Amino acid sequence: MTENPIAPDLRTRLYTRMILIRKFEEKITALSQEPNRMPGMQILATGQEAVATGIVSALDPADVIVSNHRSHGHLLARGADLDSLMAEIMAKETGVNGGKAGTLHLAVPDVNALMTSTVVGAGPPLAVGAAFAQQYQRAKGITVVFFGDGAAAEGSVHEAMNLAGVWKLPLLFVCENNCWAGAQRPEEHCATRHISQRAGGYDMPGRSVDGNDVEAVYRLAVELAAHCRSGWGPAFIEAHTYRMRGHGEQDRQHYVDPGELEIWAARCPIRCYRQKLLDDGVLDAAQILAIDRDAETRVAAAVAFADASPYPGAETALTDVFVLPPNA
Ligand SMILES: Cc1ncc(C[n+]2csc(CCOP(=O)(O)OP(=O)(O)O)c2C)c(N)n1
Ligand SMILES: [Mg+2]
Repeated sequence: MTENPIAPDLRTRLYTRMILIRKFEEKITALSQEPNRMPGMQILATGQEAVATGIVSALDPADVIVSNHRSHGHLLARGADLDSLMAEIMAKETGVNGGKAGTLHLAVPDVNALMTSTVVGAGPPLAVGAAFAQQYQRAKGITVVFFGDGAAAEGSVHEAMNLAGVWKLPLLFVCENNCWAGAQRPEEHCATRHISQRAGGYDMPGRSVDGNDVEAVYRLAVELAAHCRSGWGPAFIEAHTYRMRGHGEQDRQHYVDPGELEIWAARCPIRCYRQKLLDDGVLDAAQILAIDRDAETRVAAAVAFADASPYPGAETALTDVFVLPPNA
């Protein structure tokens, strides 16, 4: 079966989003190596840009996303403001959460990014709540939740999948199988070869996809998001990809075979897609260079913005931590 071609302007947007995410995270890597520049633990999704870009590009503005500790790509693909995201990661007052959330517990309400959490497996139950609210209020939109292969072994994820299946919620589960959970391989914590096989146990379609092929991810996301939108209940995508850096920037990956890193570097989603766009005549080398440079300029501006911003004052430590429900 021949697939419908993806329009050239969308293909350009897919590339532009991926390179922006890569440059943003490369800058975090560089700054993490300087003293006192990046507070806390920096957890990057370098190498996984095609998953974030392919999935999020298939969404509508009303859709809600919930993410985990490896979230920058999801948020940037969704259109989060670069300046306030970088400022948040650098713990500055102008950050999207006032500099008090940092990289690991973000929320970006402007783009319907409800929450990111470093509590492994915390996102799916919360996403059940968001999707239930959408269903109950007959609101537009679906919820998409990103989590890892390690999280897929958590009871909370199975409970969330079960309830989503029982209630037929408009919820798309996206498992990024990046071949690592900390320093553990999937075969150490996962009894199935394909995590997507588990979807059948909760009465939802589950499919695996090459998570380094942005167009394949995008097409599958369009298809399964349509399923969720149509009232047929949840769906599950497992995207096979690779975590190119350590678990966090402090992790030197002593447990990783360098040969494996080389194999996956050759499958880099950005490098491969750049070549594809060149081969297909969608972009020429000069246009690609201009896109790459623009991403670098935007990231540099975001760092300058964050650098110029103050840290939050101690008097704000107890604000924004508790919200009374309406009419309380
Ligand atoms: C409930 C809980 N258990 C353990 C941890 C420690 N921890 C943080 S990330 C991580 C690995 C998660 O692996 P995976 O879900 O595959 O996501 P990835 O880091 O590969 O993106 C672990 C065990 C935690 N943060 N929360
Ligand atoms: Mg993982």
